[in-house]
Amino acid sequence: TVAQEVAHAAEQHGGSLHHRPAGQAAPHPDGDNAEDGSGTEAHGGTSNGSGAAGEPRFDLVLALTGADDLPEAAAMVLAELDWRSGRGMLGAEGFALGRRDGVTVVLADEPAGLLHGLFQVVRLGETAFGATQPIEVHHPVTARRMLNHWDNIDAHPVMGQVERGYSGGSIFWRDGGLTPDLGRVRAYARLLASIGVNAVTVNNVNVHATEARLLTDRLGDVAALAEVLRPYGIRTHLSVNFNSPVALGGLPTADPLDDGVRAWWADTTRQVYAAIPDFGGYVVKADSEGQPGPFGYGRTHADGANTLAAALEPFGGVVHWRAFVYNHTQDWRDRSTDRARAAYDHFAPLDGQFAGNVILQVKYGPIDFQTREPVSPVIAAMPGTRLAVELQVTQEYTGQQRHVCYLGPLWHEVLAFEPWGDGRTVAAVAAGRGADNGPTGFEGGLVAVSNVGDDPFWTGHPLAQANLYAFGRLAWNPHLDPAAVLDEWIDLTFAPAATADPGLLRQTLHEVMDGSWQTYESYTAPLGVGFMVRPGSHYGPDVDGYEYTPWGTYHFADRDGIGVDRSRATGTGFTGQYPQPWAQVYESADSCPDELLLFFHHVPYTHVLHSGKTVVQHIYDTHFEGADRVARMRSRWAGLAGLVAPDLDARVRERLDEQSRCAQEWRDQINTYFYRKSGIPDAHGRRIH
Ligand code: GCW
Repeated sequence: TVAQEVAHAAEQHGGSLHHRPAGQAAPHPDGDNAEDGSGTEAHGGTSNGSGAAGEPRFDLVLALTGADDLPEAAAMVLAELDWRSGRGMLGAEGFALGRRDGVTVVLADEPAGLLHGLFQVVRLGETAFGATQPIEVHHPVTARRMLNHWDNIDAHPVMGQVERGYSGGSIFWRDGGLTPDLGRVRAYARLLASIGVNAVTVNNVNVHATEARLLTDRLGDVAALAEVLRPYGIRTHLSVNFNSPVALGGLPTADPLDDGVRAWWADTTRQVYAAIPDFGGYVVKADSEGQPGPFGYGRTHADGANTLAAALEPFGGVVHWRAFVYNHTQDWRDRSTDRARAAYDHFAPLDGQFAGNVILQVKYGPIDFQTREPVSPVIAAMPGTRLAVELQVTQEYTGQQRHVCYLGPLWHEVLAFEPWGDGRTVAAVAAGRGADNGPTGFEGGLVAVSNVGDDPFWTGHPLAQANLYAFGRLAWNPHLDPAAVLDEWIDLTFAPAATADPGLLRQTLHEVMDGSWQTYESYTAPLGVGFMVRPGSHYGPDVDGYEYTPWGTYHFADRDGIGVDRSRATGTGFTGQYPQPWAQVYESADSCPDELLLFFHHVPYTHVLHSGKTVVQHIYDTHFEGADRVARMRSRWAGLAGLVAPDLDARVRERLDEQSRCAQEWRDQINTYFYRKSGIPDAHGRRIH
């Protein structure tokens, strides 16, 4: 497969592939057994072409460090590597890349490393074939880089087939079964490999009756998908229903401490591994939004997770156990319940009780993938537990792939956040601390909810592809600059160099996308207060839509002020879930960062922000500016006419029209709402309805 990928890439550069099985002296045209990837050589096209006497000069060599008789350039790179780090140091997925003697060399200890190295060559393009390059060694910072698909086999009457999916139907499931289009799945696998994703779940975390059976009598479909994903270094995982022993096994209980239940999980899991030897493990949403869980049997989440973990342990599988557990049937009159507290209250006391192959999967914020939230305090609270951080690539709360919202900067901010203010980052916790800059190693991972469907552009909004790309790249290396990641994506997607006006294309995409997350924030819910979206669909403005519902997502606006008092002194005490310095920073409205003020505090409309503006004037200003910025995005894009493919252009224009309409609606509803509540006019006398 590495050989196939090299062939594909070489062809695109006008070259061809020769494959040389280990031990064979001379290259010969395209070998058929390319499984181990050793001695794969592509030539022609990009730079040197043929040497003297018809002898091919090889431009690109991809080789395993353990292969016999490496081509000379590869041997040179290996010799330098040996000097630096030693053979075997590249690990399961790492690679070295260099150019010696007119040949570009990728070396890896394992085939997956060759694949990642190849895609690095693709990213570099001509640069990889330029002058002699210093040898670069690349390792993923985060070992586990996973996408969760919220895909159902059957379409849900309200949600459609993909829960919170905005890109058409599922790419895995169609017409009540496995998709007949496995070619598309293969293309997807290739796409994921190119951005470094190495684990995927193929069904929704809300596991309904049909999908629950993927674990048992529909397992063959999962095995078929695993076949397609495997060659790309991607392990298949399954979301399972906690109640499966009852629903599928016919047992009287799903109590995790019941012997029959444990035996059922062990047995069922054994059969999964018989069908899928490299199966990754389970993802579980338990006691959350109506899903069954251990609470139903008076057990803890550690009891629940550990029972599944024990079944997976003999095969090297893991349980991703989600920390998204809260009361979704809250009484809005009850001011003592704070949804933001829930994950910490449920899980922090269980630190140290989870089995070694349980990974607690924590949403990055304490509420629910809002445009602006503080980082979840759970991430700092469980030093004895493997933690994965969950992001949302699908734009449920960030414009649903109708709005341009490049999320690279949001994720970068989250990953670079220092929960203890001492240099250790969220990225380091997810990587397992040891791998980055913290003390010892508990490998967790980065997980994101996919935004891909069977849409011809993959992601509904063509520019939303950049979010998928950025997730993969930032998971591989959280230190990357999101603007640089966007440049990679622009080069790979639009090949600006080949267009009539490369500068214009690149500049326009940056202007439209770089600040689009802040733009989205500016015309939606202000200052970290969250929601204000239409209940159910979560699209478009509805300021009080959730205010008197059981969901725990309130803004408490009245005639005098707005925001949620989560302080220890007078509020819900949520700030106390943070370690210092944040416990103190967030506790006081004076030190709390402006963008999170209303998440942590209830303040008068006349409260003056660090920016010098009052809260209400900030609301007016940002909403007028946000809608204006969208109008500018739209006209900037219009200036690209002819530089991008017509179908893509048409799709983006249609989405920008909708974004522009919707941003004005947000502006007018929010401004009007706060003007009516507060009676305070806009300092600049702009039109408020
Ligand atoms: O953001 C919420 C969504 C639900 C989703 C849930 C979750 C899969 O509105 O649709 O359910 O989060 O993360 O489990």
